[in-house]
Amino acid sequence: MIVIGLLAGIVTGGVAYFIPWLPDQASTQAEEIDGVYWFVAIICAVVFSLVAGVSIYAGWKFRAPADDMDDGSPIHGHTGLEIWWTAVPTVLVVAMSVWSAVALARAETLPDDPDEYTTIEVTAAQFAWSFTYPELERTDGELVLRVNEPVELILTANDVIHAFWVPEFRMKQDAVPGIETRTVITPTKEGSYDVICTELCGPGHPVMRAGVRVLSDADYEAWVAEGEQGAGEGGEGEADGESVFAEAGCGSCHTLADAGSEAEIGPDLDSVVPGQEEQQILTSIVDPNAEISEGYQPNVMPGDYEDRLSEAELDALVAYLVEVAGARR
Ligand code: HEC
Ligand SMILES: [Cu+2]
Repeated sequence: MIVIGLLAGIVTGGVAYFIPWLPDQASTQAEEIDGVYWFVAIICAVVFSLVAGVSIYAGWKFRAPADDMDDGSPIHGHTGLEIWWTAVPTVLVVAMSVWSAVALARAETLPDDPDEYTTIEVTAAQFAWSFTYPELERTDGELVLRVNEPVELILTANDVIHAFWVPEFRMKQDAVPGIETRTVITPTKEGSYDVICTELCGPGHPVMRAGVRVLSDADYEAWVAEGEQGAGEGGEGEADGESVFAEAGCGSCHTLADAGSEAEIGPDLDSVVPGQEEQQILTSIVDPNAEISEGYQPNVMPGDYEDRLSEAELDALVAYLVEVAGARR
């Protein structure tokens, strides 16, 4: 009976293992995490099949005949069985904890040589992500990584608790106001992915996403060069509306051709901004609930841009919108 239960568990676990349930593995950490996941999942499948198999078998085998009105016979424990069902789960639970701890430690280990990895600061805010690349002196609304290069992410949040997660990388970490948390990712597959916020953080939570691009060495160098050029054009320390738009995460909700964003959570700025007064645009940004665009909900667009952005940044942002979307001055 136990043998049948075990066999059933091993078959279910084995079949489950070969069905591609999980997202692509796009980091070395994904391999570690999936190792733990399958180890735990298969133990669970085997234990479940065993317990369910024994229960069903016992229910059938020891069922009362129709005319049997007796109480069951009194049974007083079984020391041998009790030792087994204490010892086996203890060993399994200890094995799962040890494997998890080792996998997590390995996943979060960085090379000793600081030249072999980069650090990126991740800031979460209702409802956008921004990424600062200290070595490149650049901040962007998109996470750009070089394939096979480990990166240490230092996370924080401006307002409430958010959580950083890219399913294909597996590593998940909270972004908490006032403290810094960290995680490590070594991307192994070029491609585009999404950062997803996995901590309910307000009405814009489901749209709190940011793009991730994992680039080959050559494409990464090109991206770095493009950024240096952009920084040159901006002039000394002046706020540049285009980068404010990217950093504030406007593109995660609005379409704006010049910024290359195609999101549809809020109105398409290319079609609504033309014809508006500067003052009206500024009000829409700092006090989004003052007037709700037809067909949209209040409280979706964050209401704290006035605190988050400096006056110069707000002016630059409005000027940028006027320029690229063609509003009236
Ligand atoms: C979480 C999604 C979200 C983010 C982020 C966001 N918006 Fe909005 N925005 C909306 C929604 C939804 C509306 C329509 C409802 C309203 O009027 O508040 C809107 C309205 C607007 C309007 C008024 C449009 C009209 O119909 O006249 C402007 C202008 C605007 N947003 C600009 C911005 C700018 C600039 C940023 C970045 C600083 C930004 N938004 C960030 C969701 C967002
Ligand atoms: Cu969030």
